[in-house]
Order: sequence, then structure tokens, then C-alpha cells
Amino acid sequence: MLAVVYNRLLETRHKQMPILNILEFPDPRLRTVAKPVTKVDDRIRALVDDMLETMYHAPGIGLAASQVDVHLRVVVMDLSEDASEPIVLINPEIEVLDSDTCPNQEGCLSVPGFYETVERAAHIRLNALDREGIPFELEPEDLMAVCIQHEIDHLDGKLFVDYLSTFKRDRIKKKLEKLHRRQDEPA
Ligand code: QAP
Ligand code: CO
Repeated sequence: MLAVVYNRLLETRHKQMPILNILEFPDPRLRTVAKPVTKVDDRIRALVDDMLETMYHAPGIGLAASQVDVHLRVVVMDLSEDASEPIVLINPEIEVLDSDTCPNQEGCLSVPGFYETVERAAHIRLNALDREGIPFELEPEDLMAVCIQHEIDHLDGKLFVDYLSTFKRDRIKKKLEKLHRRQDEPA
């Protein structure tokens, strides 16, 4: 009997656990600056797949590796209605093409329940590597441009709440801290 339990424990330990834990503001680990991926290998592809599952499960439209406490420059996104268009960005770099900005309502899986307007560059050019390590370039618009900037901010340890007033940010921080204290209480 004990042997059976022990074997199950071992199995669970070695089994793929694709839904990753998402760090929440104000967790200091979200402030870590992520390192570039040096080689897009199976280990990175496994991370990408777990991140996609985690994002779809949430559900969300974008997730940066920083949010799951992996400090590598990896982002997954899917802006489609039916979760059919996964986008993988490895070592993404953007160039702001002009000074036009547009306001957008943003949310974040690491700031659950809060949505605020943020101004971002309207025209950007993106260079990144895909899941196979092949470089590609895009000139994204609208939500795609916003989401890419939001996710690259995560890789640099930045959150959308950083663009809000201190008052608004502190209010969100206090509310989430209170929620986290409640979650930590024994049932
Ligand atoms: C980033 O955010 C983004 O508060 C992706 O309770 C969002 O996937 C970029 C989510 C908007 C541009 C515009 C948020 C899920 C998902 C929540 C997300 C929540 C549950 C956020
Ligand atoms: Co986010």
C-alpha cells in the first residue's frame, strides 16, 4: 500500500505539469529582467507549449515567461476568437516607427481583475524568432501592437500598472495583497 502511494508520488513528480503558476503583482519576481534565449531547443519548445496551455487555460491573450517565473525572453500570444492562432516570440525586439500613440484598455494575468487605459506606440516593427528559432519580422497594428509592447515590458520587469498614477497603482497593490492574504489563510 505504501509502495503504491510512493510510486504515485514519484509519477506525479515526473509527469508534465503543463498549467504553470502565474505570479501576481506585487510579487518582486515580476521585476526580474529576462535573459535572451541562446538556442531554441526542445527545452524552450517545451516551455512555449506549457506557456500556451497556461495562457489558454487562464484564459488570456498573451503571456510572458517572466509571469511563470522563467526569466528568459519568451512570449506567447493568441488574439484569435477561437484560440486557433498561437504566436510565439523568442528574443523579441521592437522599433517604434513614429511618435503616434493610442490609448488602450489593458489587463494582465498577473494583475487579475483590474483593467486600465494605457498609451502605447501605435506603429511598431517587431523582429523575433519563432518556435523553430527562425527569425521573422512583422509590422503589427492595433491590439497586436499593444499586446506585443505589454509582453516585452514583462521581459524587462515592467507591468502596465507602472504607467498609472501612484494612487491607482497603490490601490491595486493593496487590493491584491489583501486577496493574497485571504488565499493564504487555512480553509
Ligand atoms: C495582455 O492580458 C494584454 O484581469 C494580455 O481576471 C491585455 O491576457 C495586452 C486576464 C490587453 C493588451 C491588451 C486578465 C484574465 C487576461 C484578468 C491578458 C483576468 C483574467 C489578460
Ligand atoms: Co501581462
